[in-house]
Amino acid sequence: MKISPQAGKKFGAIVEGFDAETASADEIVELKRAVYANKIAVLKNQDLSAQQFHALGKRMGETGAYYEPVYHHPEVAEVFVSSNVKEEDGRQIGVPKTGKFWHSDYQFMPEPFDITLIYPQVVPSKNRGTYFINMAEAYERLSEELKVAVKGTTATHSVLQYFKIRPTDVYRPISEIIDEVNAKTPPVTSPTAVTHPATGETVLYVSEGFTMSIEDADGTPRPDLLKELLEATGQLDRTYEHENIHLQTFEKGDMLVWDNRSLIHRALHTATPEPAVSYRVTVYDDHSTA
Ligand code: 7UC
Ligand code: FE
Repeated sequence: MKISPQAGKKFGAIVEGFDAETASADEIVELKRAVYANKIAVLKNQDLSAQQFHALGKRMGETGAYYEPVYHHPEVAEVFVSSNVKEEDGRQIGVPKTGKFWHSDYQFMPEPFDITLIYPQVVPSKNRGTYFINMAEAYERLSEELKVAVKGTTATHSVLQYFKIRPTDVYRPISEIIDEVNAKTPPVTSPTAVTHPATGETVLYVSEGFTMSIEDADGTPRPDLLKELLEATGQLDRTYEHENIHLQTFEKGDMLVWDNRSLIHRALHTATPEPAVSYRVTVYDDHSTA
C-alpha cells in the first residue's frame, strides 16, 4: 500500500495497492490515520461487491444502515444507494440526486457518522465529482471577530429542508409529512464549533443544507451569524471558486473515504440525464465524540 498526497489539490491522498480483501489490521489503522490527516483518501482500482464493500466499512468501525429504508441496497441494508437508473422491470433502487446541497452525513442526527466511504458504480462522463470544504481549515480562516462571535453559541440542525418525499408519501398532505419528519428526526442542537476527537482541531459544525439556526448562549436566534458563517466558509458561492472549495473527481474503480467530522460535501450531479449510481457505507470509528 502506498499513500501519497494528491498532487496540486487542496487536500486528499491517493492510496495505491490497497486490497480490501487481504488488508492487514496495520494497513487499516494506517488508512484511517491518512483519512484524519488528509481528510480524503482515494483508494484506486477497487473491485468489490456490495457485501465486500460493507465488509471493508466494518473493518474501519461500526457501520450503520440509513434510517430511511428507501435508500437501502436490496441485499445489504448498510449500503446506501444513490441512483438515477431504473431496473429493467422499472423498479427504482435507492434514491436519485442525493446530497445536492452542503452537508455532512447525518449532521441532523444526535450521532453523526465519523467516516464516509463512497464507491461509485456507474460513473457519468461529464460533471462527475463531489465538492468538499474542510471546516477545520475554514474555521482557522475566519476573522478573529467571527471566531469570537461563534464562542458560546449553538447550532440547530434538521433534515427537513432536504427530506425527500418517498413513493409512499404521494397523496399524503404535506403537513402530515412535515409532522412525521419532526417527530422521527427532531432538530438537534450542538455547539457551533466542536473539537475533532482524533485530531484536536476545532471544526465549524454548520452547513447550508442542515443547519436551521444559530442561537446565542441565552437562546436568542442569530440569523446574521449563520449567514456570515455560510458566506465566509464558501457555502454560498455558486461559482464554486471559493478558496475553501475542493472538487474531488473520480473514475471507475475509485473509492473515496473521508473524514465526515471535518468535511462538508455537496454532490455534483449531471445536468444531462446520464446514468449515475453510487454506493455508500458510513462508519462510527473508535474515537468518542463526547
Ligand atoms: O437524499 C438525500 O439527499 C439524503 C440526505 C437527506 N441525507 C444524507 C445523510 O446521510 O445525511
Ligand atoms: Fe452526503
